[in-house]
Amino acid sequence: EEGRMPQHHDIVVIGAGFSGLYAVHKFRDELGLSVKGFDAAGGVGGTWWWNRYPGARCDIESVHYAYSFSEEIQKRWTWSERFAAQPEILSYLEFVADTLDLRRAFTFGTRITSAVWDDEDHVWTVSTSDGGVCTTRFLIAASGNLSIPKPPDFAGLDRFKGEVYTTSQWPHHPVDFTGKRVGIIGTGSTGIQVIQEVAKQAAHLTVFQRTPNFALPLGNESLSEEKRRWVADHHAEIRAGARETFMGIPFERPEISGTLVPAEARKAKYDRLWSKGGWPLLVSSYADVLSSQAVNDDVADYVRDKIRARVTKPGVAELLCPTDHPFATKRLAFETDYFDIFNQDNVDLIDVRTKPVEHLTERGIVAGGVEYPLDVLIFAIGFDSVTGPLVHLGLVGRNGATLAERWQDGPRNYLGIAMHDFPNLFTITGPTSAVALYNNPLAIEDHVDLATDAVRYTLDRGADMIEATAEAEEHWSRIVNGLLGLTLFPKAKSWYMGANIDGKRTGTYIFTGSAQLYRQMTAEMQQLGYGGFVVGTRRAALPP
Ligand code: NA7
Repeated sequence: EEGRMPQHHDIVVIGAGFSGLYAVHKFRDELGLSVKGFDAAGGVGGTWWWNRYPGARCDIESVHYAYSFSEEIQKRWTWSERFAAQPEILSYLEFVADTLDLRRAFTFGTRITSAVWDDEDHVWTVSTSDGGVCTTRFLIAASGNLSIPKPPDFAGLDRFKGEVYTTSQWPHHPVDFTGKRVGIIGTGSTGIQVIQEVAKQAAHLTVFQRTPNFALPLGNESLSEEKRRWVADHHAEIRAGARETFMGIPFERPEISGTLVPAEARKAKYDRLWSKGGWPLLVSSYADVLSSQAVNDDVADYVRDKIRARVTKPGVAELLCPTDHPFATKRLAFETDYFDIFNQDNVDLIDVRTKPVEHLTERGIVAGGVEYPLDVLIFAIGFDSVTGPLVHLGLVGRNGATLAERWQDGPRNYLGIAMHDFPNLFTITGPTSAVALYNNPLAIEDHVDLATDAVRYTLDRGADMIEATAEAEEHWSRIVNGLLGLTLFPKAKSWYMGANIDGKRTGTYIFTGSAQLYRQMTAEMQQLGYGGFVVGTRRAALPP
Protein backbone atom coordinates (compact mmCIF):
# COMPACT_ATOMS: atom_id res chain seq x y z
CA GLU A 1 0.00 0.00 0.00
CA GLU A 2 1.33 3.36 -1.00
CA GLY A 3 2.67 5.62 1.66
CA ARG A 4 2.89 2.88 4.27
CA MET A 5 6.17 2.78 6.15
CA PRO A 6 8.06 -0.49 5.73
CA GLN A 7 8.10 -2.64 8.84
CA HIS A 8 11.24 -2.20 10.92
CA HIS A 9 13.14 -4.96 12.75
CA ASP A 10 16.22 -4.97 14.92
CA ILE A 11 17.55 -8.02 13.12
CA VAL A 12 16.83 -9.69 9.77
CA VAL A 13 18.13 -13.25 9.45
CA ILE A 14 18.57 -14.70 5.97
CA GLY A 15 18.25 -18.48 6.03
CA ALA A 16 16.59 -21.11 8.23
CA GLY A 17 19.30 -23.76 8.30
CA PHE A 18 21.60 -24.57 11.21
CA SER A 19 22.85 -20.94 11.20
CA GLY A 20 19.60 -19.06 10.82
CA LEU A 21 17.72 -21.11 13.41
CA TYR A 22 20.37 -20.58 16.05
CA ALA A 23 20.67 -16.88 15.12
CA VAL A 24 16.94 -16.29 15.63
CA HIS A 25 17.12 -18.05 18.98
CA LYS A 26 20.09 -15.98 20.18
CA PHE A 27 18.94 -12.56 19.01
CA ARG A 28 15.28 -13.00 19.92
CA ASP A 29 15.39 -15.15 23.03
CA GLU A 30 18.72 -14.09 24.57
CA LEU A 31 19.07 -10.45 23.48
CA GLY A 32 15.32 -9.78 23.39
CA LEU A 33 15.46 -8.05 20.00
CA SER A 34 12.82 -8.05 17.28
CA VAL A 35 13.86 -10.61 14.68
CA LYS A 36 12.50 -11.41 11.23
CA GLY A 37 13.71 -14.39 9.20
CA PHE A 38 13.38 -15.28 5.53
CA ASP A 39 14.13 -18.44 3.61
CA ALA A 40 13.60 -19.35 -0.01
CA ALA A 41 12.82 -22.93 1.02
CA GLY A 42 9.36 -24.09 2.05
CA GLY A 43 10.47 -24.82 5.60
CA VAL A 44 13.38 -24.95 8.01
CA GLY A 45 16.47 -27.08 7.34
CA GLY A 46 18.67 -25.16 4.93
CA THR A 47 20.92 -27.51 3.02
CA TRP A 48 19.02 -30.47 4.51
CA TRP A 49 15.74 -29.11 3.15
CA TRP A 50 17.08 -28.90 -0.41
CA ASN A 51 19.38 -31.91 -0.77
CA ARG A 52 16.83 -34.74 -0.73
CA TYR A 53 18.55 -36.96 -3.28
CA PRO A 54 18.84 -40.68 -2.58
CA GLY A 55 21.93 -41.37 -0.50
CA ALA A 56 22.19 -37.86 1.00
CA ARG A 57 23.89 -38.31 4.33
CA CYS A 58 26.24 -36.42 6.60
CA ASP A 59 29.82 -37.69 6.89
CA ILE A 60 30.34 -36.23 10.37
CA GLU A 61 29.10 -38.58 13.07
CA SER A 62 25.57 -37.70 14.14
CA VAL A 63 26.53 -37.08 17.77
CA HIS A 64 28.94 -34.37 16.58
CA TYR A 65 26.85 -33.01 13.70
CA ALA A 66 24.41 -31.38 16.09
CA TYR A 67 24.07 -28.24 18.17
CA SER A 68 25.93 -28.15 21.44
CA PHE A 69 24.34 -25.07 23.04
CA SER A 70 21.32 -26.73 24.63
CA GLU A 71 21.55 -29.52 27.15
CA GLU A 72 17.81 -30.10 26.74
CA ILE A 73 18.00 -30.60 22.98
CA GLN A 74 20.98 -32.92 23.31
CA LYS A 75 19.18 -35.06 25.87
CA ARG A 76 15.84 -35.20 24.10
CA TRP A 77 17.07 -36.14 20.62
CA THR A 78 18.49 -39.54 19.75
CA TRP A 79 20.15 -40.60 16.48
CA SER A 80 19.37 -43.89 14.77
CA GLU A 81 22.64 -44.23 12.84
CA ARG A 82 26.31 -43.48 13.38
CA PHE A 83 26.10 -41.13 10.37
CA ALA A 84 22.65 -39.62 9.93
CA ALA A 85 20.84 -39.53 6.58
CA GLN A 86 19.17 -36.39 5.24
CA PRO A 87 15.60 -37.15 6.43
CA GLU A 88 16.78 -37.62 10.00
CA ILE A 89 18.85 -34.41 10.05
CA LEU A 90 15.90 -32.52 8.61
CA SER A 91 13.65 -33.96 11.35
CA TYR A 92 16.24 -32.92 13.93
CA LEU A 93 16.22 -29.31 12.69
CA GLU A 94 12.41 -29.33 12.67
CA PHE A 95 12.50 -30.63 16.23
CA VAL A 96 14.87 -27.83 17.25
CA ALA A 97 12.68 -25.23 15.51
CA ASP A 98 9.60 -26.51 17.34
CA THR A 99 11.32 -26.86 20.70
CA LEU A 100 12.51 -23.24 20.57
CA ASP A 101 9.40 -21.97 18.75
CA LEU A 102 11.49 -20.60 15.88
CA ARG A 103 9.22 -21.11 12.87
CA ARG A 104 6.98 -18.15 13.64
CA ALA A 105 9.97 -15.79 13.13
CA PHE A 106 10.26 -16.84 9.47
CA THR A 107 8.56 -16.19 6.18
CA PHE A 108 9.28 -19.19 3.96
CA GLY A 109 9.25 -19.52 0.18
CA THR A 110 10.67 -16.01 0.02
CA ARG A 111 14.06 -14.99 -1.31
CA ILE A 112 15.99 -11.81 -0.55
CA THR A 113 16.30 -9.83 -3.76
CA SER A 114 18.32 -6.91 -2.40
CA ALA A 115 19.56 -5.28 0.79
CA VAL A 116 20.70 -1.67 0.60
CA TRP A 117 22.62 0.16 3.34
CA ASP A 118 21.34 3.59 4.27
CA ASP A 119 24.33 5.53 5.53
CA GLU A 120 22.19 8.29 7.04
CA ASP A 121 19.75 6.28 9.07
CA HIS A 122 22.08 3.33 9.62
CA VAL A 123 19.56 0.74 8.50
CA TRP A 124 19.42 -1.89 5.79
CA THR A 125 16.42 -1.81 3.45
CA VAL A 126 15.61 -5.40 2.54
CA SER A 127 13.49 -6.37 -0.48
CA THR A 128 12.04 -9.83 -0.94
CA SER A 129 10.76 -11.91 -3.83
CA ASP A 130 7.14 -11.55 -2.66
CA GLY A 131 7.40 -7.81 -3.30
CA GLY A 132 7.83 -7.00 0.39
CA VAL A 133 10.18 -4.36 1.78
CA CYS A 134 11.35 -3.98 5.37
CA THR A 135 14.13 -2.22 7.21
CA THR A 136 16.49 -3.60 9.80
CA ARG A 137 19.31 -2.30 11.97
CA PHE A 138 21.41 -5.46 11.64
CA LEU A 139 21.52 -8.03 8.88
CA ILE A 140 22.57 -11.63 9.50
CA ALA A 141 23.48 -13.56 6.34
CA ALA A 142 22.97 -17.18 7.35
CA SER A 143 22.74 -18.20 3.72
CA GLY A 144 25.28 -21.03 3.80
CA ASN A 145 28.27 -21.94 1.67
CA LEU A 146 26.68 -24.45 -0.69
CA SER A 147 23.24 -23.06 -1.47
CA ILE A 148 23.59 -21.73 -5.02
CA PRO A 149 23.68 -24.67 -7.46
CA LYS A 150 26.19 -24.51 -10.29
CA PRO A 151 24.05 -24.16 -13.42
CA PRO A 152 24.38 -26.99 -15.94
CA ASP A 153 25.55 -25.39 -19.18
CA PHE A 154 25.54 -28.40 -21.49
CA ALA A 155 24.60 -27.68 -25.08
CA GLY A 156 21.20 -29.02 -26.10
CA LEU A 157 19.94 -29.61 -22.55
CA ASP A 158 16.49 -28.30 -23.45
CA ARG A 159 16.27 -30.79 -26.32
CA PHE A 160 16.63 -33.84 -24.05
CA LYS A 161 13.24 -35.61 -23.67
CA GLY A 162 14.03 -37.67 -20.55
CA GLU A 163 13.73 -36.74 -16.89
CA VAL A 164 16.33 -34.28 -15.55
CA TYR A 165 17.23 -33.85 -11.88
CA THR A 166 19.69 -31.71 -9.96
CA THR A 167 20.70 -33.27 -6.64
CA SER A 168 20.36 -30.03 -4.65
CA GLN A 169 16.87 -29.35 -6.06
CA TRP A 170 15.56 -32.86 -5.69
CA PRO A 171 11.77 -33.27 -5.81
CA HIS A 172 9.85 -34.02 -2.62
CA HIS A 173 8.38 -37.22 -4.07
CA PRO A 174 10.41 -40.42 -4.48
CA VAL A 175 11.97 -40.95 -7.91
CA ASP A 176 11.81 -44.51 -9.22
CA PHE A 177 14.75 -45.65 -11.38
CA THR A 178 13.50 -49.21 -11.88
CA GLY A 179 13.94 -50.34 -15.48
CA LYS A 180 15.48 -47.01 -16.48
CA ARG A 181 18.75 -46.00 -18.11
CA VAL A 182 20.26 -43.33 -15.87
CA GLY A 183 23.20 -41.00 -16.49
CA ILE A 184 24.95 -39.08 -13.71
CA ILE A 185 27.38 -36.20 -14.21
CA GLY A 186 29.58 -35.39 -11.21
CA THR A 187 31.67 -37.51 -8.85
CA GLY A 188 32.17 -35.23 -5.83
CA SER A 189 30.73 -36.07 -2.38
CA THR A 190 27.21 -35.77 -3.76
CA GLY A 191 27.75 -37.77 -6.95
CA ILE A 192 29.47 -40.56 -5.03
CA GLN A 193 26.47 -40.80 -2.66
CA VAL A 194 23.76 -40.77 -5.31
CA ILE A 195 25.62 -43.13 -7.67
CA GLN A 196 25.68 -45.86 -5.01
CA GLU A 197 21.90 -45.67 -4.58
CA VAL A 198 20.96 -45.43 -8.25
CA ALA A 199 23.22 -48.38 -9.14
CA LYS A 200 21.06 -50.58 -6.89
CA GLN A 201 17.88 -49.78 -8.83
CA ALA A 202 18.50 -48.66 -12.39
CA ALA A 203 18.45 -51.01 -15.37
CA HIS A 204 21.62 -49.29 -16.50
CA LEU A 205 23.79 -46.52 -15.04
CA THR A 206 26.36 -44.46 -16.93
CA VAL A 207 28.65 -42.35 -14.75
CA PHE A 208 30.27 -39.41 -16.54
CA GLN A 209 33.42 -38.67 -14.57
CA ARG A 210 35.74 -35.73 -15.12
CA THR A 211 37.93 -35.98 -12.01
CA PRO A 212 38.13 -39.08 -9.85
CA ASN A 213 37.96 -38.18 -6.18
CA PHE A 214 39.45 -39.68 -3.05
CA ALA A 215 36.68 -41.57 -1.27
CA LEU A 216 37.17 -43.32 2.07
CA PRO A 217 34.98 -45.93 3.75
CA LEU A 218 32.27 -44.30 5.87
CA GLY A 219 31.72 -47.16 8.29
CA ASN A 220 28.09 -46.31 8.90
CA GLU A 221 26.01 -48.53 11.18
CA SER A 222 22.64 -48.32 12.85
CA LEU A 223 22.69 -47.68 16.57
CA SER A 224 20.82 -49.94 18.98
CA GLU A 225 18.15 -48.37 21.23
CA GLU A 226 20.52 -48.78 24.13
CA LYS A 227 23.42 -47.11 22.33
CA ARG A 228 21.20 -44.22 21.18
CA ARG A 229 20.12 -43.50 24.73
CA TRP A 230 23.67 -43.80 26.01
CA VAL A 231 24.94 -41.31 23.41
CA ALA A 232 22.19 -38.81 24.25
CA ASP A 233 22.96 -39.10 27.96
CA HIS A 234 26.72 -38.73 27.48
CA HIS A 235 26.82 -35.88 24.98
CA ALA A 236 28.87 -33.67 27.24
CA GLU A 237 31.61 -36.26 27.73
CA ILE A 238 31.64 -37.37 24.09
CA ARG A 239 31.92 -33.83 22.80
CA ALA A 240 34.27 -32.48 25.44
CA GLY A 241 37.29 -30.79 23.96
CA ALA A 242 35.84 -30.81 20.44
CA ARG A 243 36.50 -27.12 19.96
CA GLU A 244 40.17 -27.53 20.89
CA THR A 245 40.83 -29.78 17.90
CA PHE A 246 41.61 -28.96 14.27
CA MET A 247 38.20 -29.94 12.94
CA GLY A 248 35.90 -29.54 15.91
CA ILE A 249 35.60 -33.28 16.46
CA PRO A 250 37.58 -34.96 19.25
CA PHE A 251 39.54 -37.36 17.07
CA GLU A 252 42.79 -39.03 18.07
CA ARG A 253 45.59 -36.45 17.70
CA PRO A 254 47.85 -36.94 14.67
CA GLU A 255 51.63 -37.27 14.92
CA ILE A 256 53.42 -34.06 13.96
CA SER A 257 54.99 -35.42 10.78
CA GLY A 258 55.01 -38.54 8.66
CA THR A 259 58.40 -37.79 7.15
CA LEU A 260 60.61 -39.58 9.68
CA VAL A 261 58.30 -42.52 10.39
CA PRO A 262 59.38 -45.89 8.91
CA ALA A 263 57.19 -47.30 6.13
CA GLU A 264 55.84 -50.27 8.15
CA ALA A 265 54.77 -48.01 10.99
CA ARG A 266 53.01 -45.68 8.57
CA LYS A 267 51.22 -48.58 6.93
CA ALA A 268 50.13 -49.98 10.30
CA LYS A 269 48.76 -46.59 11.26
CA TYR A 270 46.87 -46.18 7.97
CA ASP A 271 45.36 -49.67 8.34
CA ARG A 272 44.15 -48.89 11.83
CA LEU A 273 42.69 -45.49 10.90
CA TRP A 274 41.14 -46.81 7.68
CA SER A 275 39.19 -49.41 9.60
CA LYS A 276 37.60 -46.77 11.85
CA GLY A 277 35.69 -45.26 8.91
CA GLY A 278 35.25 -41.55 8.22
CA TRP A 279 37.88 -38.86 8.70
CA PRO A 280 40.62 -40.45 10.87
CA LEU A 281 42.93 -41.32 7.95
CA LEU A 282 43.17 -37.60 7.26
CA VAL A 283 42.91 -36.00 10.68
CA SER A 284 44.57 -38.59 12.93
CA SER A 285 47.47 -39.72 10.74
CA TYR A 286 50.09 -36.99 10.35
CA ALA A 287 49.60 -33.27 10.91
CA ASP A 288 51.59 -32.47 7.75
CA VAL A 289 49.48 -34.55 5.36
CA LEU A 290 47.97 -31.35 3.91
CA SER A 291 51.28 -29.50 3.75
CA SER A 292 53.98 -32.03 2.87
CA GLN A 293 53.77 -33.39 -0.67
CA ALA A 294 55.81 -36.46 0.31
CA VAL A 295 53.56 -37.38 3.23
CA ASN A 296 50.48 -36.67 1.14
CA ASP A 297 51.76 -38.89 -1.71
CA ASP A 298 52.26 -41.69 0.75
CA VAL A 299 48.65 -41.57 1.97
CA ALA A 300 47.39 -41.11 -1.60
CA ASP A 301 49.27 -44.24 -2.74
CA TYR A 302 47.69 -46.15 0.13
CA VAL A 303 44.18 -45.07 -0.93
CA ARG A 304 44.82 -45.83 -4.61
CA ASP A 305 45.94 -49.35 -3.68
CA LYS A 306 42.66 -49.82 -1.81
CA ILE A 307 40.73 -48.79 -4.93
CA ARG A 308 42.74 -51.15 -7.16
CA ALA A 309 42.01 -54.01 -4.77
CA ARG A 310 38.25 -53.52 -5.15
CA VAL A 311 37.68 -52.73 -8.81
CA THR A 312 38.06 -55.79 -11.00
CA LYS A 313 36.71 -54.60 -14.38
CA PRO A 314 39.73 -54.18 -16.64
CA GLY A 315 40.93 -50.58 -16.95
CA VAL A 316 38.25 -49.17 -14.65
CA ALA A 317 40.31 -49.11 -11.45
CA GLU A 318 42.92 -46.80 -12.98
CA LEU A 319 40.17 -44.43 -14.15
CA LEU A 320 38.84 -44.29 -10.59
CA CYS A 321 42.24 -43.56 -9.04
CA PRO A 322 42.68 -39.83 -8.36
CA THR A 323 46.02 -38.62 -9.68
CA ASP A 324 45.54 -34.95 -10.59
CA HIS A 325 45.32 -33.50 -7.08
CA PRO A 326 46.86 -34.26 -3.67
CA PHE A 327 44.88 -36.33 -1.20
CA ALA A 328 42.05 -34.36 0.50
CA THR A 329 42.74 -31.11 -1.37
CA LYS A 330 39.37 -31.64 -3.00
CA ARG A 331 36.89 -32.32 -0.26
CA LEU A 332 37.08 -35.97 0.74
CA ALA A 333 34.13 -38.14 -0.18
CA PHE A 334 32.95 -41.14 1.82
CA GLU A 335 31.45 -44.37 0.56
CA THR A 336 30.18 -47.82 1.40
CA ASP A 337 30.06 -49.68 -1.93
CA TYR A 338 31.02 -46.98 -4.42
CA PHE A 339 34.03 -48.79 -5.89
CA ASP A 340 32.23 -52.15 -5.92
CA ILE A 341 29.31 -50.98 -8.03
CA PHE A 342 31.66 -50.40 -10.98
CA ASN A 343 32.10 -54.18 -11.12
CA GLN A 344 28.38 -54.56 -11.90
CA ASP A 345 27.40 -55.34 -15.51
CA ASN A 346 24.81 -52.56 -15.49
CA VAL A 347 27.28 -49.79 -14.58
CA ASP A 348 29.63 -48.01 -17.01
CA LEU A 349 32.21 -45.34 -16.29
CA ILE A 350 32.90 -42.75 -18.99
CA ASP A 351 35.99 -40.58 -18.61
CA VAL A 352 34.91 -37.21 -19.95
CA ARG A 353 38.44 -35.87 -19.94
CA THR A 354 39.24 -38.16 -22.87
CA LYS A 355 35.63 -38.32 -24.14
CA PRO A 356 34.24 -34.83 -23.48
CA VAL A 357 30.50 -34.29 -23.25
CA GLU A 358 29.67 -32.61 -26.58
CA HIS A 359 25.93 -32.05 -26.38
CA LEU A 360 22.61 -33.58 -25.51
CA THR A 361 20.15 -34.99 -27.98
CA GLU A 362 16.48 -35.91 -27.53
CA ARG A 363 17.66 -39.39 -26.52
CA GLY A 364 20.72 -38.85 -24.40
CA ILE A 365 24.29 -37.58 -24.11
CA VAL A 366 26.90 -37.46 -26.84
CA ALA A 367 30.42 -37.78 -25.43
CA GLY A 368 33.58 -38.48 -27.42
CA GLY A 369 31.46 -38.96 -30.55
CA VAL A 370 29.29 -41.71 -29.02
CA GLU A 371 25.64 -41.31 -28.04
CA TYR A 372 24.63 -42.76 -24.67
CA PRO A 373 20.83 -43.20 -24.61
CA LEU A 374 19.26 -42.21 -21.29
CA ASP A 375 15.81 -42.06 -19.66
CA VAL A 376 17.05 -40.02 -16.70
CA LEU A 377 19.88 -37.53 -16.33
CA ILE A 378 21.13 -36.44 -12.90
CA PHE A 379 23.39 -33.46 -12.29
CA ALA A 380 25.62 -33.64 -9.22
CA ILE A 381 27.90 -30.85 -10.44
CA GLY A 382 28.28 -28.79 -7.30
CA PHE A 383 27.74 -25.19 -6.28
CA ASP A 384 28.83 -21.63 -6.76
CA SER A 385 30.33 -22.12 -3.33
CA VAL A 386 31.28 -19.85 -0.46
CA THR A 387 30.87 -16.45 -2.15
CA GLY A 388 27.94 -17.34 -4.47
CA PRO A 389 25.24 -17.27 -1.77
CA LEU A 390 26.34 -13.81 -0.57
CA VAL A 391 26.83 -12.31 -4.03
CA HIS A 392 23.30 -13.45 -4.92
CA LEU A 393 21.75 -11.47 -2.03
CA GLY A 394 22.06 -8.21 -3.95
CA LEU A 395 23.83 -6.40 -1.12
CA VAL A 396 24.60 -2.74 -1.70
CA GLY A 397 26.90 -1.18 0.88
CA ARG A 398 28.11 2.35 1.42
CA ASN A 399 28.47 4.43 -1.75
CA GLY A 400 26.86 1.73 -3.89
CA ALA A 401 29.48 -0.93 -3.14
CA THR A 402 28.53 -4.42 -4.38
CA LEU A 403 30.15 -7.75 -3.63
CA ALA A 404 30.36 -8.74 -7.29
CA GLU A 405 32.65 -5.77 -7.84
CA ARG A 406 34.45 -5.90 -4.46
CA TRP A 407 35.21 -9.58 -4.76
CA GLN A 408 36.35 -9.70 -8.37
CA ASP A 409 39.77 -10.81 -7.15
CA GLY A 410 38.37 -13.14 -4.49
CA PRO A 411 36.62 -12.43 -1.19
CA ARG A 412 37.87 -9.77 1.22
CA ASN A 413 36.55 -9.33 4.73
CA TYR A 414 37.51 -9.39 8.39
CA LEU A 415 37.56 -12.69 10.28
CA GLY A 416 35.26 -14.03 7.59
CA ILE A 417 32.25 -12.38 9.17
CA ALA A 418 32.28 -8.62 8.56
CA MET A 419 33.14 -6.22 5.75
CA HIS A 420 34.25 -2.67 5.40
CA ASP A 421 31.57 -0.51 3.71
CA PHE A 422 28.93 -3.09 4.71
CA PRO A 423 28.23 -2.04 8.31
CA ASN A 424 25.92 -4.00 10.63
CA LEU A 425 26.15 -7.05 8.39
CA PHE A 426 27.44 -10.34 9.75
CA THR A 427 28.14 -13.21 7.37
CA ILE A 428 27.76 -16.42 9.38
CA THR A 429 30.36 -18.95 8.17
CA GLY A 430 31.36 -16.42 5.52
CA PRO A 431 34.31 -16.71 3.11
CA THR A 432 37.67 -17.27 4.91
CA SER A 433 35.97 -17.95 8.24
CA ALA A 434 36.73 -21.28 9.88
CA VAL A 435 34.03 -23.51 8.43
CA ALA A 436 35.12 -25.54 5.39
CA LEU A 437 37.40 -27.65 7.61
CA TYR A 438 35.47 -27.15 10.88
CA ASN A 439 32.52 -29.29 11.97
CA ASN A 440 29.71 -27.02 10.81
CA PRO A 441 27.27 -26.98 13.75
CA LEU A 442 30.09 -25.88 16.08
CA ALA A 443 31.49 -23.41 13.56
CA ILE A 444 28.00 -21.96 13.19
CA GLU A 445 27.52 -21.63 16.94
CA ASP A 446 30.86 -19.83 17.18
CA HIS A 447 29.99 -17.39 14.39
CA VAL A 448 26.49 -16.67 15.65
CA ASP A 449 27.82 -16.21 19.20
CA LEU A 450 30.34 -13.74 17.83
CA ALA A 451 27.72 -11.81 15.83
CA THR A 452 25.39 -11.70 18.84
CA ASP A 453 28.17 -10.46 21.06
CA ALA A 454 29.12 -7.78 18.51
CA VAL A 455 25.54 -6.51 18.37
CA ARG A 456 25.27 -6.54 22.16
CA TYR A 457 28.58 -4.65 22.41
CA THR A 458 27.35 -2.04 19.93
CA LEU A 459 23.98 -1.51 21.59
CA ASP A 460 25.46 -1.49 25.10
CA ARG A 461 27.61 1.46 24.08
CA GLY A 462 24.59 3.39 22.87
CA ALA A 463 25.79 3.02 19.29
CA ASP A 464 23.86 1.92 16.20
CA MET A 465 26.65 0.90 13.85
CA ILE A 466 29.60 -1.48 13.86
CA GLU A 467 31.89 -1.88 10.89
CA ALA A 468 35.17 -3.59 10.06
CA THR A 469 37.98 -1.25 9.04
CA ALA A 470 39.78 -1.47 5.70
CA GLU A 471 43.06 -2.05 7.61
CA ALA A 472 41.55 -5.00 9.47
CA GLU A 473 40.52 -6.53 6.15
CA GLU A 474 44.02 -6.08 4.81
CA HIS A 475 45.48 -7.71 7.92
CA TRP A 476 43.05 -10.64 7.70
CA SER A 477 43.84 -11.17 4.00
CA ARG A 478 47.51 -11.52 4.81
CA ILE A 479 46.74 -14.12 7.48
CA VAL A 480 44.42 -16.29 5.40
CA ASN A 481 46.57 -16.04 2.27
CA GLY A 482 49.62 -16.96 4.32
CA LEU A 483 47.90 -19.96 5.90
CA LEU A 484 46.66 -21.20 2.54
CA GLY A 485 50.16 -20.84 1.09
CA LEU A 486 51.45 -23.33 3.66
CA THR A 487 49.14 -26.03 2.33
CA LEU A 488 48.69 -28.17 -0.76
CA PHE A 489 45.12 -26.88 -1.37
CA PRO A 490 46.18 -24.55 -4.22
CA LYS A 491 47.17 -27.64 -6.24
CA ALA A 492 43.54 -28.70 -6.78
CA LYS A 493 40.86 -27.25 -9.02
CA SER A 494 38.30 -27.39 -6.23
CA TRP A 495 35.42 -25.35 -4.86
CA TYR A 496 37.69 -24.66 -1.87
CA MET A 497 39.80 -22.63 -4.31
CA GLY A 498 36.88 -21.10 -6.27
CA ALA A 499 38.11 -23.13 -9.25
CA ASN A 500 34.94 -25.13 -10.01
CA ILE A 501 33.07 -22.32 -11.78
CA ASP A 502 34.13 -20.93 -15.15
CA GLY A 503 35.18 -17.30 -14.86
CA LYS A 504 35.36 -17.33 -11.05
CA ARG A 505 38.65 -16.04 -9.72
CA THR A 506 40.65 -18.69 -7.84
CA GLY A 507 42.09 -17.58 -4.53
CA THR A 508 41.62 -17.72 -0.79
CA TYR A 509 38.02 -18.71 -0.11
CA ILE A 510 38.57 -20.83 2.98
CA PHE A 511 40.40 -20.64 6.28
CA THR A 512 42.95 -23.45 6.35
CA GLY A 513 44.10 -23.02 9.94
CA SER A 514 42.55 -24.99 12.78
CA ALA A 515 39.23 -24.25 14.44
CA GLN A 516 41.25 -23.71 17.59
CA LEU A 517 43.42 -21.02 15.95
CA TYR A 518 40.38 -19.22 14.56
CA ARG A 519 38.74 -19.24 17.98
CA GLN A 520 41.88 -17.83 19.58
CA MET A 521 42.00 -14.99 17.06
CA THR A 522 38.35 -14.02 17.44
CA ALA A 523 38.64 -14.19 21.24
CA GLU A 524 41.65 -11.88 21.11
CA MET A 525 39.74 -9.44 18.91
CA GLN A 526 36.94 -9.37 21.51
CA GLN A 527 39.38 -8.90 24.39
CA LEU A 528 40.83 -5.91 22.56
CA GLY A 529 37.39 -4.29 22.63
CA TYR A 530 36.42 -5.22 19.08
CA GLY A 531 39.81 -4.48 17.58
CA GLY A 532 39.55 -3.93 13.85
CA PHE A 533 35.97 -2.63 14.14
CA VAL A 534 34.65 0.90 14.39
CA VAL A 535 31.57 1.41 16.53
CA GLY A 536 29.58 4.55 16.02
CA THR A 537 26.31 6.44 16.00
CA ARG A 538 24.59 8.33 13.23
CA ARG A 539 26.53 11.36 14.38
CA ALA A 540 30.04 10.14 15.04
CA ALA A 541 32.36 7.28 15.67
CA LEU A 542 32.85 6.60 19.38
CA PRO A 543 36.36 6.43 20.82
CA PRO A 544 37.45 2.80 21.28
P1 NA7 B 1 31.61 -30.82 -5.97
O1 NA7 B 1 32.46 -31.36 -4.90
O2 NA7 B 1 31.91 -29.48 -6.51
O3 NA7 B 1 31.61 -31.91 -7.14
C1 NA7 B 1 31.05 -31.62 -8.41
C2 NA7 B 1 31.36 -32.73 -9.36
O4 NA7 B 1 30.78 -32.43 -10.62
C3 NA7 B 1 32.85 -32.91 -9.60
O5 NA7 B 1 33.11 -34.27 -9.78
C4 NA7 B 1 33.06 -32.11 -10.89
O6 NA7 B 1 34.16 -32.51 -11.64
C5 NA7 B 1 31.78 -32.44 -11.62
N1 NA7 B 1 31.46 -31.45 -12.65
C6 NA7 B 1 31.13 -30.15 -12.45
N2 NA7 B 1 30.91 -29.56 -13.64
C7 NA7 B 1 31.13 -30.49 -14.59
C8 NA7 B 1 31.09 -30.47 -15.99
N3 NA7 B 1 30.77 -29.36 -16.65
N4 NA7 B 1 31.36 -31.62 -16.66
C9 NA7 B 1 31.67 -32.74 -15.98
N5 NA7 B 1 31.73 -32.82 -14.66
C10 NA7 B 1 31.47 -31.70 -13.95
O7 NA7 B 1 30.08 -30.77 -5.50
P2 NA7 B 1 29.28 -31.80 -4.55
O8 NA7 B 1 27.86 -31.41 -4.61
O9 NA7 B 1 29.64 -33.19 -4.84
O10 NA7 B 1 29.84 -31.50 -3.13
C11 NA7 B 1 29.78 -30.19 -2.59
C12 NA7 B 1 29.93 -30.23 -1.11
O11 NA7 B 1 28.71 -30.64 -0.49
C13 NA7 B 1 30.92 -31.21 -0.58
O12 NA7 B 1 32.22 -30.78 -0.74
C14 NA7 B 1 30.51 -31.35 0.86
O13 NA7 B 1 31.01 -30.27 1.60
C15 NA7 B 1 29.01 -31.27 0.77
P3 NA7 B 1 35.61 -31.76 -11.43
O14 NA7 B 1 36.10 -32.26 -10.12
O15 NA7 B 1 35.29 -30.28 -11.40
O16 NA7 B 1 36.42 -32.16 -12.59
